[in-house]
Amino acid sequence: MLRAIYPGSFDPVTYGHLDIIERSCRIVDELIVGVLNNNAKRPLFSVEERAKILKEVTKDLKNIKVVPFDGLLVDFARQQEAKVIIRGLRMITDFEYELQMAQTNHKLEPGVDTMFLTTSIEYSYLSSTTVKEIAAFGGDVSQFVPEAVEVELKKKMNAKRR
Ligand code: COD
Repeated sequence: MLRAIYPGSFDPVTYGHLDIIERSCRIVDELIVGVLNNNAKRPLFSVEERAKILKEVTKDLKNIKVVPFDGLLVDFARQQEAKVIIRGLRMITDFEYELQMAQTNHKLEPGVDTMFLTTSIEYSYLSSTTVKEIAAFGGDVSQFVPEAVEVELKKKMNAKRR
């Protein structure tokens, strides 16, 4: 049985993330989407909010679990008994960071390997950061994120304006 972890900030989840999630679910027996809590990126959404949104937008997938985590990714992988970490690669700029992370994680935990899925072309430009920026200025994000995310983004931006 192949269990993999797809870790990230998912602040918020985009169609780019969902594409990687759906494709991973076809490859592995069980996918655990790990949502990082102690995030240096100072997320817009709390870990509970990000996990709730992820659960909602992946509810039709059968072999998936959304689990928040703290601390080191390799410790989380060990705890979840997962042997594979899945990461998405968009452009060459992702590669340097991803390679360093994969090699460091492999040094820390040789029993865990990182597998990369390249982005689908239609999502190669897409990031949570740009989605948040568009939403902050009242732009239309409907082609980048599912409706549930759009709704939560609107709520968050309205609350910030108050
Ligand atoms: N198309 C395809 N893939 C995409 C797209 C897209 N449009 N957008 C994002 N992705 C991929 C990213 O490349 C990434 O693989 C994944 O989706 C998640 O992306 P993010 O941005 O939500 O998540 P990150 O990159 O912030 O996640 C970082 C981790 C949480 C994995 C990392 O910080 C971590 O492991 N932290 C725990 C502490 C630790 O162990 N540190 C040591 C690591 S060496």
